[in-house]
Amino acid sequence: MAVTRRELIKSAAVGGGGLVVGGVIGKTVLGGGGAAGPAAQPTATGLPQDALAIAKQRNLNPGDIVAALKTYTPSGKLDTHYLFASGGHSGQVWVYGIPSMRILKVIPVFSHSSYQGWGYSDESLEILKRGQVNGKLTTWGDTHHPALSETKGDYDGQFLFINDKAGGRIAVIDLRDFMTKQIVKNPLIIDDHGGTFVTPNTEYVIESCQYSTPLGWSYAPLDEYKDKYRGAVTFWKFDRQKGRIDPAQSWSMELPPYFQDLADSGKLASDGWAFINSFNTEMATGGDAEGKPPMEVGASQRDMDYLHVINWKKAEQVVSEGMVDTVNGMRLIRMDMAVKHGLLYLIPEPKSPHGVDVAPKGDYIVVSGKLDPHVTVYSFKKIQDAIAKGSFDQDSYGLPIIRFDDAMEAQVQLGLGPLHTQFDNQGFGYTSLFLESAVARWSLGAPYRQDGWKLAGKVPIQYNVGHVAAVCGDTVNPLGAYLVSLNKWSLDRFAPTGPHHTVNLQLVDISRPEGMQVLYDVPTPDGEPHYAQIIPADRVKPVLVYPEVGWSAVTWSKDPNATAKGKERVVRNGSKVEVFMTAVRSHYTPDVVSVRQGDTVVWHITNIETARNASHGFALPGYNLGVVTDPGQTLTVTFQADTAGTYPFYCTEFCSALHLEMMGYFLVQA
Ligand code: CUK
Ligand code: CUA
Repeated sequence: MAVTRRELIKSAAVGGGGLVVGGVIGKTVLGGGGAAGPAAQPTATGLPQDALAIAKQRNLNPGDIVAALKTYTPSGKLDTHYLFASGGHSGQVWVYGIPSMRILKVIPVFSHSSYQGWGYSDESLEILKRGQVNGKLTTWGDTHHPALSETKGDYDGQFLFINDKAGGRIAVIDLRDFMTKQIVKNPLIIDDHGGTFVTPNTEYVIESCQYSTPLGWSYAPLDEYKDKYRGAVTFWKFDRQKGRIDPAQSWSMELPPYFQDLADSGKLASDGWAFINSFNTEMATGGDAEGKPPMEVGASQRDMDYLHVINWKKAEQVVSEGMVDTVNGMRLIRMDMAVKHGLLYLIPEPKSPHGVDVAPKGDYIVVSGKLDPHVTVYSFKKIQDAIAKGSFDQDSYGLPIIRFDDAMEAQVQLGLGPLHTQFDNQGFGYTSLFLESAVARWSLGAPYRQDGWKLAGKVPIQYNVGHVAAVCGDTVNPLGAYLVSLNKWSLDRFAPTGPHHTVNLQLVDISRPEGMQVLYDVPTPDGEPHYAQIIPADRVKPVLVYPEVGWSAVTWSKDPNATAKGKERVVRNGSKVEVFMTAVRSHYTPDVVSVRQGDTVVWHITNIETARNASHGFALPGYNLGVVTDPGQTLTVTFQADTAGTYPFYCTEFCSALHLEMMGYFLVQA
C-alpha cells in the first residue's frame, strides 16, 4: 500500500499520529500510486524540488519524514533546549542544541584548546595549574558527569560542574560566558567517578572515588589492600555568590576500599542524603600474570555489592563539631566516626551495579546491575525504617548493612545490561540497556502511576547505550519530551572514516505514550561522552558581550590591566617588558613591539569591541602562543623572549574585510 501525498501531509501535521512510525509501510514507501510530481531522480541541475519526490529519491519513509520535521531547525531559528554533554577523554564539555542536535560549542575544561586559547593565556593556565596532579601540569582529562547547578532541586541555569575521572578533579563552569572558572584537585583520591552530583540547592558538589588507593595515593603494597587502601567521598562546598568551590569549607568521608561507582544526591523526601554504588566488594587486586583471577573476574564473584547510603546533613554537623582528621588539608570523617554517628549504611545491590538514580520525589532509589536484567528499586522510607529499627548485618569494617529485603521496594525486569535511569513527567523511568542496545521505558509505582512497577516499552538504539539524558530528567520536575542516548559504538551509522569510529548520540522522542522514536543520529566531535543533562534554553542566560570593555572573565570585574583606546603603551622595567595593547577591527595598537632576547614579556590584550561576535585572536608563531579575546575582554600572556628573530603576530578570527591586515611585528633583538 503506497502512502499518498495527502497521508504524508497529514502525518507530518499530526506528528506521526496515525502511522507506524519508524516502520516501513509496504515497500513502495512514498510516491507511486497517486503521487504526482517531478521525476524522482536528481536532475542535471540538482535535487528534485518537490517534497514527495525528494522523499522518494532519498528513500525516506513516513517515520523518517516525521523525524525530519521534529528536528529540522530552519536557518535563523534557535534550538529550544541545551544538551550539556561530557566530552569523555577529550577532557572538555560539549554543548548541543535540541532538537537540531547541532553542536553549539566545545567548552574547554581540562585540556588545551587551540581554538579558544585555553591553556595559553595566563588566566587559563592558572586555572589548569590549580588542578595539577602530583605537581604536573595536567592537560588532558576524562570528563564523565556534568551537573547543572540546582535551586530547590531544579536546574537554575547558572553553573555547570564536571568531574575528571582520570585526575580526580572537579571543574566549575560559569554559564554567563560558558567558561571554566575553577578546577580543584581532590587531595585524597587520584581518580574519581561518582561526580559530579549536586545537592538540591547546590550546597555541595559530590565527588566520590573510583579505584581505591591509600588516601593521598601514597605507596602501599597490594597485599595490604584491606588495611591500607580506602575509598572516599568528598562534599565540595559551593559558594554560589563567588561562583567557586571553597575547599576550606569542604569535607570528605572515608569509605571502604570497594570501588565506589556512580552516585546521586537525595532530594525532597531524601534531601540531606546521598547514595553511591560500589563494585569489587570482593577487594580483588588483579595479578593475572601471577596466576590470580584476572581483575574483572576477581571483582565479579559475589552476587551482591553495596549501595552506600550517606546522611550528609548529619555528617556536616559532625564536621562542624571537629570530629575529623585532616589529611592533605582536607577534613575527613573516618569510618569509625561515620558508624558511631549513623552517617553511613550499606545495602546489598545485585550483580555489578553501575547506575544509581533517585526518583523525582526523592522517595525511590533506582539501581542497575550490569549483569542483572532488572532494575532494583529501594524505598527511602523503608531504608529509614530499617535504620530506626537498628537491626543490621555488618561488613568486615564494622559498617552496618541494611538487609536487602528490608529496603527493596520492587524489581523490574527490563532487559540485558541496564546501566542508567532518567525520568519524565508521566511517571516513567527510562533505563539504558547496554548489552541489548535499547532504551527501556518502565512505569514507576505509586505515587507516580497506578499501573505499578512494570516495563512499558523499548526502543532499539544504535548501539550499546551508556547513559541517557531526558529533559531535566534527574530533577524534581522532569519535563519529558526528549531523551538523548549516549551510545558507545556507532558501527555502521556514519560514512566510514577509518578504523577509529566516532561515538553516536541519538535524539529520541519520548513524548508519545504509544512508543518512542529515534529521531536523529549525531557523531561526537572528539572523545566518548558519558553523561549529559538537558535544560530548556530559556533557563540559561549568557551574556553576548562582556559587561564592560576591559573585563576579566575570571574575576568577573574590570581587569586592572585593561587598556583603553589612546592609552596603549609599552613599559620597560629592567628586563621586563609590559605591553598594554588594544584590539579592534582591524588593528592592534601597538602593532610593532621590540624587545631584547631574554626579556620577560607580559602582554595584556584588551578587545575594545562592544559588538556581538567581534572576537579577535592573537597568534604569535615561534612562541607557541595563541589566544582569543571576546568583545570587551582583557587577558594576559606572559613568556620569555628567549629566541631572537622577527615574528609577525596576527589575528586568527576573520573579523573584517581587512582581517589579514590585522597583524604586527614582534622583534626580538639578540
Ligand atoms: S559511566 Cu560511562 S556509561 Cu562514567 Cu556514568 Cu555509565
Ligand atoms: Cu581581528 Cu581578524
